[in-house]
Amino acid sequence: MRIVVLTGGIGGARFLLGVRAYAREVGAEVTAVVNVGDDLLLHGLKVCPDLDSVMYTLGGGADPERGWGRVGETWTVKSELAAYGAEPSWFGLGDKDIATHLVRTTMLNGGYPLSAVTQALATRWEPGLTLLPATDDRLETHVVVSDGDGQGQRAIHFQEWWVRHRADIPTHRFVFVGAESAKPAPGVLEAIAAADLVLIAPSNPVVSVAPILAVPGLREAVAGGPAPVVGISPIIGGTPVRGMADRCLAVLDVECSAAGVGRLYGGRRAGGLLDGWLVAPEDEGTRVPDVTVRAVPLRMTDEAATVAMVRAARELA
Ligand code: GDP
Ligand code: FO1
Ligand code: CA
Repeated sequence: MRIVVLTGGIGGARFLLGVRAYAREVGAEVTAVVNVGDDLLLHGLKVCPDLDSVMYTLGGGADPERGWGRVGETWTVKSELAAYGAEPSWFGLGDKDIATHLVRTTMLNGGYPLSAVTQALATRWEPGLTLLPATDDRLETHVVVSDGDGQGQRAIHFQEWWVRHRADIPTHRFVFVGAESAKPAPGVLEAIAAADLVLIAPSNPVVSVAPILAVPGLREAVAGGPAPVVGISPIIGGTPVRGMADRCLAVLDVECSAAGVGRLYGGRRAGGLLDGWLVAPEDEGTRVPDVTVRAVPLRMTDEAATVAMVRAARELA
């Protein structure tokens, strides 16, 4: 069996721990197609937060409390940069994390595409599944916000919106810069076409999953592909377990609920993506037109609980 997972960072990484364990049980191969919209160039370094969250988590090197970056991290470079007054000061790179960005940036500057660089980094972390960026091309999520004086609008990078402003700023829309001319990374369309099951991780639908689907041909490959598509709700009882999904959904005027996100993805038979939608017991009774909805526990408290979610998704398919 072949499983493809569309995923963002922290929520997706935790989910992939369960997918990997399930795949080992049943002898399946897993390909994770990872969001690159959060990526940024900082102090000359290419930083890929979602790819790194997934890679570090599956490789046992992630900081479990923070959710991003490395466990046992030190911050010498960050304080040295601060001593120079180097901006941006609102985004901190840890010393161990910086080694990843140095290797990545050197390889990118040498002409290797991000997918090849990701594969090279993964030889150290042995994630136990194939990690693919959604695209090798530049695709950055920017956020259109009100200007300081409230008169005009300007676009800022997603990280500035989230980390600097904590999403607490009048926000109008998200723009996936470069998406129109991006191509799926090598192996992405092939994996989807060969899949027996496509899972949409309980990731942020607006800034983790939508930028993946914004790569031309990718949404079509999933919606028109041979495999059943099952999504897992990132919203439980009307709240995101952690993160900023509530604020992102509000910008789109979508209700922050399992039903709201399910309808945002939509039923495959109605031009959307989903055949099945897993919601939490708190959201029992959720209806999404043309989608089979099932309620099962969706809190990824440990690997066994997450494996049970994957098994339920497989059964629903
Ligand atoms: P990010 O890229 O680091 O923001 O991570 P993702 O987009 O992959 O995942 C973030 C989303 O994961 C959040 O919006 C939460 O709603 C969701 N999430 C986190 N923990 C859980 C959990 O235990 N269960 C479910 N169902 N969703 C979760
Ligand atoms: N999040 C923060 O809140 N503050 C930071 O300084 C920060 C640095 C950072 C460095 C590398 C990395 O991979 C992630 C980092 N994050 C930081 C997390 C990141 O901003 C977001 O949570 C994700 O992009 C959302 O998926
Ligand atoms: Ca993300």
